[in-house]
Amino acid sequence: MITRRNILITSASATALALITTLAFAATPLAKKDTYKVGFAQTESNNPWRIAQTESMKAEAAKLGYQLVYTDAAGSAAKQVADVNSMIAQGVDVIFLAPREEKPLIPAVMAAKKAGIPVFLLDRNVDQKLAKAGEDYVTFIGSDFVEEGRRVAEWLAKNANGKSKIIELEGTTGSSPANDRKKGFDEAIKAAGGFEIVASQTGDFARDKGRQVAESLLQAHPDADVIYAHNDEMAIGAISAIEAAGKVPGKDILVLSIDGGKEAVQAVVDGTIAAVVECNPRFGPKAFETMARYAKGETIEPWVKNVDKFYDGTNAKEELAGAY
Ligand code: GYE
Repeated sequence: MITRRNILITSASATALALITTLAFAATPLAKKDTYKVGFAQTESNNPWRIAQTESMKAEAAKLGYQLVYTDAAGSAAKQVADVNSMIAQGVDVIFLAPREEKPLIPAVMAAKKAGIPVFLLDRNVDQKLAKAGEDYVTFIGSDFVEEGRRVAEWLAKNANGKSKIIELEGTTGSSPANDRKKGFDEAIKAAGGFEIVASQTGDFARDKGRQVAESLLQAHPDADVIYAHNDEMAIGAISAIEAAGKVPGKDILVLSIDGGKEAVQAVVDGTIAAVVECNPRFGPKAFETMARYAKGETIEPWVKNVDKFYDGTNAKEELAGAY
């Protein structure tokens, strides 16, 4: 039964609880040790970007002589929450978390906070209304996804050559790069004027899903002449779909992408992808350097920003060797 007295008690204990959780994070600074046990909760390993990121994290941990507790959530946010809980149970010193989606990973962030284990968000963010850097987790290390989407749109506005009907292949629904790459692109393309996004659907950042979705959207919108994919994998899948539809990528349909892996930069050289914004997965050095700054007691900025390159026909050849 809800009585006024019950409400008062409940809200009083909620406040007490909130106080304890706040204190827990602040009261457990990183102890000075020769070596650390560090968790890295990866989202999935189904694309070259993820594999490059994992390799970079493992290489840097090995270089420093740290023990890395590595988990792969295999595309499941629920498993990723369980992975973080298991890291907490194993008593890791810090957790690097690449939150698959913005909202479902909030409980993992809060559980680590409650256990006094600092969390560094890697490459994807969590919902900023539900958790905050410097309070619930240390910082977000990653790119400006809104800016990435905007850069694609601005390139298109300058180089469209009369093409105007856009199919958008979105990343994983509810993930920060999908939300923000859409926001940045859609806003900038609207501001540019003269373009129409004829369809926008998720391809889950995956090659085959991207191919399938592109195939059905190209059938539904035979007049589409631009495909903007939120990552390389879906862009490469879309190229197959364009060819299967008997059209020529780069000529009949412009393909635009984000990530800048070697295969995509090669596609720019070959002319099948028109332009790509880089989003570099080599997080190891920056992740552990940020952890070292935190261990020294430095105040970490809420967002450790990665700077992205841009590839198009003017520079793809020279840049190819350096692409991941
Ligand atoms: O673009 C994509 C990966 O979170 C920034 O996730 C990352 C994105 C990247 O699966 O290829």
